[in-house]
Amino acid sequence: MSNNQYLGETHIHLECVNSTNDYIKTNCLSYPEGTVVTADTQTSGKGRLGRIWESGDSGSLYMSVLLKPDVKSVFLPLITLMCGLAVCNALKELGIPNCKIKWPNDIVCDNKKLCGILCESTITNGKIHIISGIGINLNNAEFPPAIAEKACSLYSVTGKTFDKSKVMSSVLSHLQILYDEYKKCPTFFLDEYKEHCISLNRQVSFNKNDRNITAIATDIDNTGSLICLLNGKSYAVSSGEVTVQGIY
Ligand code: BT5
Repeated sequence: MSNNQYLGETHIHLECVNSTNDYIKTNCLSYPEGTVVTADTQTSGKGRLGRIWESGDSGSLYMSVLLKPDVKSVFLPLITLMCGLAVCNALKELGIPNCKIKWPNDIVCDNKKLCGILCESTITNGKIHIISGIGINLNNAEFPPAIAEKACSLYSVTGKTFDKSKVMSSVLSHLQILYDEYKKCPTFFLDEYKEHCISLNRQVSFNKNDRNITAIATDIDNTGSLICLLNGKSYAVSSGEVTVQGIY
C-alpha cells in the first residue's frame, strides 16, 4: 500500500453477511471514505436490476468500497466503469492479461464472466455516498447450475489458486490510482477503458421503451453511456442489460 492510499485503510472483514454492499450502506455515515468491507460468503449477494450474485464459495472475493466523491452527479455513473478498469489492471498485474470489460460492469475472460460490479448510491446529510461492490471469482472449481455455462474463475482460467488478500490489495491500489485522477477529471480514464471494452464495434442488443433493439456499439460518452448506432440513428444506453453478440 502506498503512503497516500486510503482505500482499504479501514477494513472490516466478516465471515458471513447478507451483502457487503448492504452492510456498508447502513453504516456509511460512521465510516470514512475508503472503508472496505469484505466477507467470506454472502447470503443475499446482489447483482444489478434485482439479480443475484452467487456468493456461497468462500474462495471468492466479495468486497465493497465506500467512496464519497465530490463531482457533478452526471459523472457518477463513470465510477462503475472505473472500478471495472481497476479490476482489469489488477488482473493484468497478477498475470491474467486476457480479461476484457463487457459494458458496463462485467469482467470477462474467454467470454465468461469472472467479475461483476454493483455501484449503489445514497445521499445522507446532503452528501453522496457510493458503495462500489466488487465480486471476483477466484478459486471456484465449480459453479451453481444457474451460472455454470456463463461463469469462470481465476482458478478455472489459469489452473492456479490465488491469494484473496493479494487480489484485494491489487484491486484497491489500482482503484486508488484511478480514483485520485477521477476526482480531478472524471473522464480521464475513458480512452483506456475503451481499449479494454469488448462491447465496442460489436453487435449488441438492448431494450428501449419496451422494444428490443439490435445495433452496433460504437462509443462510450463522457457520462459512461454506451453509444449504439442503428440505421443512422444513435442511441445512448445508460443502464440495463446489453447483450453482446457471441458473448452473453
Ligand atoms: C453484477 O450484476 O454483476 C454485480 C455483481 C456485484 C457483486 C458484488 S459482491 C460484493 C458486493 N455485495 C453485493 O451484494 N454485491 C456486490 P449483474 O450485471 O446484474 O449480473 C448478475 C448476473 O451475473 C446474474 O444474473 C448471473 O447471470 C451472473 N452471476 C451471478 N453470480 C455470478 C458469479 N458468482 N459469477 C459469474 N456470474 C454470476
